Amino acid sequence: MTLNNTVESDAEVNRATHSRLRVSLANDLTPPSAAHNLLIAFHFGPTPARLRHPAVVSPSLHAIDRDELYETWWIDDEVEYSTHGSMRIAECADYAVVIYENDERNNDNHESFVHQAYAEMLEAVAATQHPRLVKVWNYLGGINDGEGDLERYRQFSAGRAIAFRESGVDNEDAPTGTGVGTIGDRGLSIIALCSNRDFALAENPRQISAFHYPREYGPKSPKFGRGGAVAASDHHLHLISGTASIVGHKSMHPGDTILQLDETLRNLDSLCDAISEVTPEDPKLILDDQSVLRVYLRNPGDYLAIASRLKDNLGLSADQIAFLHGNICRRELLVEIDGIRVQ
Ligand code: 3EB
Repeated sequence: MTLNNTVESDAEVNRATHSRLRVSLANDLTPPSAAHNLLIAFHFGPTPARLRHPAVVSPSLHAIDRDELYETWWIDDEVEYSTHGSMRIAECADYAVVIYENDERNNDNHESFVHQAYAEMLEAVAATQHPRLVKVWNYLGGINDGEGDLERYRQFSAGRAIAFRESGVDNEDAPTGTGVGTIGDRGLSIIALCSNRDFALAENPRQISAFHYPREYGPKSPKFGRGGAVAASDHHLHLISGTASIVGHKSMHPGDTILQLDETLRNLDSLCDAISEVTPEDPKLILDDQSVLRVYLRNPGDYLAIASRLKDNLGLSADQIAFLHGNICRRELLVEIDGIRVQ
């Protein structure tokens, strides 16, 4: 092997480390270099974020194994911060993030409240150079409050579906998603990542597409795609939607967190294969040391058992997984995992 080849293959192996986008879990907001700017930081913890910055969002989710945690997205590029109505925007060459944060309790008509918030979010996205929604994290208080079609998650799904339809966002344009309940009954945070780069979407063959869930789960189906990949200028960003113990459209193993985790891991495996099929130019997607995951647990007491089983199965280190106390959109579900990988 010539020296040249060695250098090239090292560069390939270290592509993520050297890519302009760095996603990691941290205790603070220290940039990896002076050239890095904050695209988005998710703050997890019971108290408001100590560090104020237009790209910091605090969705009222608590880290289970520590007091405070940031998931930081640093990019080696100029980032412009602006506002559009009640939305905050951080925008760079490859991406924009639109942040909506509201800490009220919206009792009376959650569907129309969410419809309005989503319509404003989509307007803000349209005001950026980045028309394609690639991921939306939705964190809502009181997610399982209310019965039947009045359950807040179902009302949320309906409001989102109406806003998407009005803006011409069809099922094949749906972003990857996360829909998780925060502790307490207040608040709605919507964090939308959009891009002007090529985006490939993938569905999970083990699961019915969420936008095709049958009527029993609510009057309007949840509009999100299962996974995808953004081909940015010097890296690829793989996005995994919140994934739970659902096969077909049915919740599996009600009441058993460990069996639900195992089913979730099978879903993640098959989703990663499906994403690999739509990104044939990339190495096969696996959740390795370039990934950052969020594990949402309905019962924080499950943490030790879940953390050790995850460690055995995925071999990720503790600084790649945020364990968060959150409620899942179906009452019988106890664990959900979402995440990203930068390559
Ligand atoms: C599921 O597969 C679990 O409503 O945006 C996962 C990811 C879930 C996103 C959303 C909901 C959402 O149906 C719940």
